[in-house]
Amino acid sequence: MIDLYYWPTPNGHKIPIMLEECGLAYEVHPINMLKGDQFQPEYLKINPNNKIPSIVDRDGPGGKPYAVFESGAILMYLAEKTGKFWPADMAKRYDVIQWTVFQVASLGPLFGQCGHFLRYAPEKIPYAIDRYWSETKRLYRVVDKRLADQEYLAGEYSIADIATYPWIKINYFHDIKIEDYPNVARWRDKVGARPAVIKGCALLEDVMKLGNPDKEAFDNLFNKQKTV
Ligand SMILES: N[C@@H](CCC(=O)N[C@@H](CS)C(=O)NCC(=O)O)C(=O)O
Repeated sequence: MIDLYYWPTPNGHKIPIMLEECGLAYEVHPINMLKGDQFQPEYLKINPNNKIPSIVDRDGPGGKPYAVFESGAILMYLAEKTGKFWPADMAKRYDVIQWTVFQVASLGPLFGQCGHFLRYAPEKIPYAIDRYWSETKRLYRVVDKRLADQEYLAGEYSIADIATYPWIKINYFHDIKIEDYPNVARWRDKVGARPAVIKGCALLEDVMKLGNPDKEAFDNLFNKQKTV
């Protein structure tokens, strides 16, 4: 059994998608980041970085409970645990790892800042918007080029697609027209039609709408972390 510490955001969605793809049993523990649950001392023992998602595998290595934070590490852990989306061939495995790390190290953080300065920043700062929006479009071009001759990011469907899809699903949030990136659009339709992806993205989706957070939520998301 996997304990899933979760809130329905792009980084959050990745993990129920993977759990569904692997057919693993899981129990959901909502971490309401709009209310500041991510800062609770009990949660910080699982995720010292005060973010979602995290998991605890009750049956971890050596038969003991094992906690994992960072979405990329969780995807790799579950892939290695189940042997799914984790090719035995080293070159193929590193294709998966490279495109997964590309998502967690580049695409996610840059799209995140793009969304922040476009939607959440109390003042509109043209330099910041231009910087992150142009990086977001450059990253779309990188992905589009890759998908011009590969069906999926690492060749076959993998954790790299699972990591990337929830961020591309919300293209509207980053003012991106998906039709400008035809290979990404084709890939997005295909990945988005998978039953595990539909189910993973729907988990608790009703509790969080991408929009303007109220004052309490804004403070929990963007101010409280200045003091921890
Ligand atoms: N690198 C981390 C990023 C996680 C992350 O940024 N999570 C956001 C939600 S998408 C969060 O928990 N934000 C709450 C906060 O920053 O207080 C990962 O991939 O797991």
